Amino acid sequence: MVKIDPYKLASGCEGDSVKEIRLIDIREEILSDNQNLADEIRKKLRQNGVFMLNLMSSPGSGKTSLIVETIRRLKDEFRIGVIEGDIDSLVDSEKIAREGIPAVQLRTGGACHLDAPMIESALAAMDLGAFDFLIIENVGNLVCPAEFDTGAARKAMILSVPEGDDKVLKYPLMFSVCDALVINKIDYLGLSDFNLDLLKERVQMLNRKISIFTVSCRTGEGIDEWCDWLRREIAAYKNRC
Ligand SMILES: Nc1nc2c(ncn2[C@@H]2O[C@H](COP(=O)(O)OP(=O)(O)O)[C@@H](O)[C@H]2O)c(=O)[nH]1
Ligand SMILES: [Mg+2]
Repeated sequence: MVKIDPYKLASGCEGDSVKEIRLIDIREEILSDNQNLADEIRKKLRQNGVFMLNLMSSPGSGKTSLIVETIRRLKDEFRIGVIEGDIDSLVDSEKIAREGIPAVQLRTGGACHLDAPMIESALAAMDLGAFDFLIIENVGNLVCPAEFDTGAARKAMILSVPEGDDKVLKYPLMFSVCDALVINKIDYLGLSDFNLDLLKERVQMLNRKISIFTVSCRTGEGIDEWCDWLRREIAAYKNRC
């Protein structure tokens, strides 16, 4: 059987000349540098007793709405701060600031995810001693945010009903890496063919440890259960610090 070397084919090189080529896999290097910094961030946050959550989803699924609802329920229990990631604008930070919560806006200028160096610069602008709970609102995208560790203790994602129940088949990595899935906009369930049971079954086949919450930021349904999960996670984290 003929063995095909994909790099040889890609470069068009033949025979011995391929030995002269040094392949540097930039993607792997970027991911491993990012991972090392994310581990350092996690260590620093642990030393300061700060629990950080990385919240990810598509644009418009309800990240800012969920953060605002969470702040309203938890701001008397925890000193909360928010790191907002967007390609442009201060829109979401302004919504957080209106809740009386400090926000740092990371304007990525085109980058479609937040990575550890960006989080490090946000943290440098914050007094870590002033917080026990930081929430990252990642850039709206179900693809690359799943690949970049930010140093957060926990990862959560939102899928909203209007996006459809097939997203777990299309973006399996995001569903695999998260500790919690928040299914938002359940007030739209009666208007769509979204199959909640089928979605949950598919997600659990991919990730048996994931906690699933069904919520509506519009009606408030299910938000208390989500906040109870956060309380448990923060308490367990603080016990380990
Ligand atoms: N009907 C309904 N609309 C919602 C819900 N949650 C958020 N929205 C709306 O969805 C839009 C996008 O929400 P936003 O929180 O900005 O999403 P983000 O882009 O993920 O931060 C806004 O108009 C929200 O008011 C919900 O549970 N039900
Ligand atoms: Mg937002």
